[in-house]
Amino acid sequence: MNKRSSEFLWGASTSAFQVEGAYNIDGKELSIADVRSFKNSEKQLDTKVSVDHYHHLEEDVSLMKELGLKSYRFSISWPRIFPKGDEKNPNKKGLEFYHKLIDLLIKSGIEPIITMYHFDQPYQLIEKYGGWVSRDSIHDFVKYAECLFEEFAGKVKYWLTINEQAVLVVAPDMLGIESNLSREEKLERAYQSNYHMWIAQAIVYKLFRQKYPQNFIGPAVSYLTTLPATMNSEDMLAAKELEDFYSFSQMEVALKGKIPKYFEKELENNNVYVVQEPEDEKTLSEGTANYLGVNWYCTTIVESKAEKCNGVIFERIKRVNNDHLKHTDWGWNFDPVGLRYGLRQLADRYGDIPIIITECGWSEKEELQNERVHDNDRIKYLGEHITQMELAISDGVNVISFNPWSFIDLLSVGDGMEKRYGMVYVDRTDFDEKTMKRYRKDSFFFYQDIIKQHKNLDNQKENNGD
Ligand code: BGP
Repeated sequence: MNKRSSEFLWGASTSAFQVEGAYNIDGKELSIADVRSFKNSEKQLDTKVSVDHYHHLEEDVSLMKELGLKSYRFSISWPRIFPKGDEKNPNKKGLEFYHKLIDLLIKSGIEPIITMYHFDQPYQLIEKYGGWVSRDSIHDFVKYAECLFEEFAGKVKYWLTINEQAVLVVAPDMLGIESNLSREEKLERAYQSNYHMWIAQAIVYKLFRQKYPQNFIGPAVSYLTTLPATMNSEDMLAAKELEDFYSFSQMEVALKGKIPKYFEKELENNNVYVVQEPEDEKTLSEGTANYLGVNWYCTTIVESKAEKCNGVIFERIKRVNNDHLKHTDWGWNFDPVGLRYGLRQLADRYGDIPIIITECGWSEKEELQNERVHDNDRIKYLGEHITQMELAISDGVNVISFNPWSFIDLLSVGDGMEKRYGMVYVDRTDFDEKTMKRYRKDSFFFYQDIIKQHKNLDNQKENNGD
């Protein structure tokens, strides 16, 4: 680690609908994430109770403290604050819950990192005007953001606006866009929604940075570090095109305030026309982020299908397995060097911009054995990714925080409770709430040790006057 290590934020991550439960309590109404999860209630756990973090707040924060966390990245449930999305005044009970969480964190020496919107737009905004596809959503998001700043910016320094906007666009039902629409209609609505999120985010960046210049605000981008399957230049171009379109376009807009030409061309080539207003260009250029959150799990390998197919970039590539890499049961590769490579690319593009790793994690099917979980693969994953992150830092990349996904077992978006990510095990299954007790997995002790070792290093350095 370099000299920044004493301030380095060793953290962990979750999101509201994946941990909280209490889906209709204290005034909260439904989000699109709730509605989507209820469609699968027969197959897997839904958001109703989840791992009931809402009622285990003290216990969960005390586990965070015991783990030694310096930061905790969580999201605020939008419909807990504005249940319908368009109310004039916020829901007091919702605000109280997050004040309590934030105060507990601060008291425990843990820096809160807030995500404002993690897949859970109030469902009533989707019923009212179609959600993000409507320009009205900009106003409602900005109002929500201003309310959060007013309440919490005095005590919270690190903020993230939108989690994985690119995922919402490629899975448009997460935006409430009906799956029975034609391919063309879905594309058009998804990219119109994407555009409105960009404008809303830019307004919020500008507002925040004017009011709180010492604080940090940025997006949490899904960074799909993409490698070509062969050294054939067609495959190399396909890898670049996917990475640019999916991940870098999001970073470019947030950090440089301009939509890249390749992004616009891709839409034009597919006859996707986004309605824009004359003032938007200025809005985008005036509202930019001052740091970057990246969700990073693994590398993706692609080959070009351009000769056989046209369409959007996702239709012009084929994902390829790398038989040399280990992967999870769900096909996510284990490729720690890919993290160093990806981070180096970010420094090439954005220089010294502070970077927070907002997600990074390994999933497993797990069971409790004599009150323990021996999650050796997760330990290996965490250890090797931390090593590669540290190498990237020594290469000059300005990573300031690492927040693995996830602090605790939670509801996986696609696979309920079967797919676990936590360093803390929760004694429940998809359909049985069991004891809901929390157990420290082996990875908990491993990560605790890493944090301690770095603290010792810091102390030594201070004593040596370094
Ligand atoms: C990211 C999301 C998280 C989380 C994670 C794992 O895309 O930001 O919310 O869910 O992926 O995905 P999954 O739950 O599908 O395994």
